[in-house]
Amino acid sequence: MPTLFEKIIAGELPADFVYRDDRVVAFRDIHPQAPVHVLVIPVKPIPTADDIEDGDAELIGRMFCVARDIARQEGLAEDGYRLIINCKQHGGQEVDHLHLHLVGGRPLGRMLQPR
Ligand code: DGP
Repeated sequence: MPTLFEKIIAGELPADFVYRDDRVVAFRDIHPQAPVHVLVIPVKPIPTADDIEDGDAELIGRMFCVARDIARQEGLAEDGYRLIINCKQHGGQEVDHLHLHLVGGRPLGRMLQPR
């Protein structure tokens, strides 16, 4: 069963793309948590961070380079931003296709709230 993100990559569902090549795509999150909220995604369907293989190291590095470039394009580089990967249930992962959240455009505060 293809995930939502596989359907977006295949063009079966619409998305607001900000970057696309044969290995990595990026599009705006449907529920933005800040003025800029982009998801950077490998075309290869890696379900979670726990499924990353040693051979994926270059691909994962490429995702971060794409996120850096988008952050610059979106005017976030000077003030900064947050990159997040949620993993499985305790990490709050909803879509089982690895994705790097690029979030910025306002002060984001502390990442974890005290319990
Ligand atoms: P996570 O909780 O880390 O798995 O984040 C999933 C994100 O995906 C969440 O911020 C909302 C976003 N999202 C879910 N469905 C869609 C969709 O159909 N289109 C877009 N653009 N984003 C989606």
